[in-house]
Amino acid sequence: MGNEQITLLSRRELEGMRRAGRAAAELLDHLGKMVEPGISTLQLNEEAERWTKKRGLKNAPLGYGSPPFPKSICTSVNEVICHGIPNAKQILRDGDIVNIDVTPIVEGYHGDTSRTFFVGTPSPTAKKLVEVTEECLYRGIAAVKPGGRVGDIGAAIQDYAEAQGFSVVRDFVGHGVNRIFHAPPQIPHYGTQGKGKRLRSGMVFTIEPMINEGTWRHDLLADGWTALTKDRKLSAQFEHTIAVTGDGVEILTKRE
Ligand code: EYF
Ligand code: CO
Repeated sequence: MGNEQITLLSRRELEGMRRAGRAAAELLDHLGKMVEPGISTLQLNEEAERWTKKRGLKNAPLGYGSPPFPKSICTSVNEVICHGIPNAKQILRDGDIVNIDVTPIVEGYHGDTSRTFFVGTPSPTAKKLVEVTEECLYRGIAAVKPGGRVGDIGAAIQDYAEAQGFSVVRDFVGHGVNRIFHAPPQIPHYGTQGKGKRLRSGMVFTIEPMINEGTWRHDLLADGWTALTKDRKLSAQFEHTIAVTGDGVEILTKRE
């Protein structure tokens, strides 16, 4: 993705991305209300499919990649960093944390967003990790402005996460998103202020920091998708799709 062309969206395209972002935020709100001890991650996937089908929408993850991803959302529990596959046998229990990552497609545009939810009552460590991760996302977003650099985002996130005693995942990054699910540029959640590609009005990308309790390194399960922490300690993630505007940033997947 080094020297590939970064798309700058027109006003009309941005309107499309706003509609997709709104749908993604609504879907995630809806699924988040279902999170409680006893529900399976497959039930969350099935509800996502019902919700999108009712509105005539598709879910980008289903069939994405090679080999094709088998479900419509990702559900990443506790030590799973990302790309957890919903499963009937995975029943959420009191004290778990679960990231739900959704990407509905609206009129060809992708709205990509995720949050980490508490199942029942979290441990003090889980609570701190999740709160710090959400704050990392908003610090990353606050670093976005036209004329700035991609490295400004990663530096803001990394400085805060590490000051809180956590680590930043290196091997999965944010990405451009439009009619294409994963487009240039890549947005690392670590880095150096003033370095990296220049941010320009009309760019649309995700910021989706994955923050770990212990090491940032990961293992991949034999399924080929599920990434989990090498030390099996907790990982949390929050994600928004954002647009660089003439004077700052607009969050396209924010809640009403
Ligand atoms: C080893 C997939 C994952 N990839 C990215 C496919 O950007 C995303 N969420 O914010 C995102 C979501 C999904 C995704 C869902 C499925 N995949 C393909 C190949 C390898 C892999 O991980
Ligand atoms: Co994404």
